[in-house]
Amino acid sequence: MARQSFPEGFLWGAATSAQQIEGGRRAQGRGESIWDRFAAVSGKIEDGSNPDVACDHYRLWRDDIERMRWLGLGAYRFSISWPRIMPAGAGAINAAGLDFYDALVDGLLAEGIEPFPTLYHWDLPQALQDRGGWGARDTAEGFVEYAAAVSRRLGDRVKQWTTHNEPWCIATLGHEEGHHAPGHLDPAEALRAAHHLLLSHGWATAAIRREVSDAEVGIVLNYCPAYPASDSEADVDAARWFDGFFNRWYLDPVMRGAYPEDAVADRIVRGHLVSPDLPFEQDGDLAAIAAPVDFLGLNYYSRNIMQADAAGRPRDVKTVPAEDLTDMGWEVYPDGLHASLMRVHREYAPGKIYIAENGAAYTDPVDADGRIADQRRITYHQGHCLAARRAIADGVPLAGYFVWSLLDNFEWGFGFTKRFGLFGVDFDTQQRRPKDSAFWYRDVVAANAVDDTVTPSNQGESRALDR
Ligand code: IFM
Repeated sequence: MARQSFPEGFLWGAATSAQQIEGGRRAQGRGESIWDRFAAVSGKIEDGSNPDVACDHYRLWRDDIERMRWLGLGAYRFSISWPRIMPAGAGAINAAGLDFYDALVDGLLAEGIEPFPTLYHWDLPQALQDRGGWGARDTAEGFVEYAAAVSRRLGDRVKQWTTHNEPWCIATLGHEEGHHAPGHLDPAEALRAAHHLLLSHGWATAAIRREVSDAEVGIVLNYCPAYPASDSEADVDAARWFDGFFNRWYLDPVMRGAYPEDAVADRIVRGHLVSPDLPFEQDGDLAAIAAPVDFLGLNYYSRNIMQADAAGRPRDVKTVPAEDLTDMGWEVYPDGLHASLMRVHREYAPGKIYIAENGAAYTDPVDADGRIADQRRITYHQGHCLAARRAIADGVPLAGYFVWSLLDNFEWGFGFTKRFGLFGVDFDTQQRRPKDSAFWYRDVVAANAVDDTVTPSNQGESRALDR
């Protein structure tokens, strides 16, 4: 059995987000978010649920830190709820909101776990949506005020700052395809939202650095490699289209200070732009967006196989048997992680990369002994960790790996139907249970190494951790 060691100091973490785990919807002055509003609309959430309570982490955070300690995590990636800090979106700060994260940070540091907060993971204050949301430039200015307030309070202890999580999801799923809050179907608004998100990232990067002189600041982007379904010119172009739409629309402005010309041309062909002069771009915007980052976070889950349909339109086709798909319908494809890291390293050369999310949704039962045997999740993470290890050997400056997610949680439009956690959560009782993957990950973290063969679980300790 071969064991693949990681470099000394490699950061092993787990990730969550505020709206997905905190609950505490009305606790201590929290304002309404766009996801609270969206989830209240009938039919928007698959199981009719809402994130009002979620994992009740707002009350149970100390216990959750205990789980992180048990895992041996070096870092915890969480997000800060803007409506908890600024219930009206701007202006008055809710002291209780800041106090919550202050205590969380202290609790993490007391266990030697590095806090890795993300300032925006999709929960815009509804009050700002009412004034135009990300489609309006003012929201970017509001974000800077919020980022400054949070970093001023936590910056004496928090050194790693992420501005946004997955702006593609916010812009496209929220404003173009309507699957996410605020549920709009307006491609032109989606392009404006993407620009304002990127701009707010650049401006907030400067604001955080003003508040915290030794801060490391970055952004987390989705990354999904696109492979053509065949060598045909049309399929190769479909893959190029997807790459521009999903990956390069964000990577290029942040890392190179320009939108990708071919992807801009694609938007003109579709009628979402009238010319290459982006109407929402002002002088200096791209320079602000391209403020050098200290790290780039990439979220990798799967790849897309792209094919042109009879009318030449690109579509994603599944080419593998159903058992190679997770419950999200995403192909398990670890080689794609290696390819993605190599490509970003070669073409964009960030000084430091984190895999800020990687994970798999599978539902596995709790057996009569209280065990959740989630071998598929172990296999998923093991394959991806080994791919990450190969990328490090090939020269990628990969500094850490965050499992999505610490806990089963509110998976946006899918409600509680998709389970990504290392810990299973019973949403009626809030009981957490370590899955076999949690035992596996604990061993990986302790050894700073991944075996080529699968680690068995430990049922005895599983019971000891029950609430
Ligand atoms: O749950 C989400 C997370 O909020 C953002 N990245 C993808 C995860 C799985 O869909």
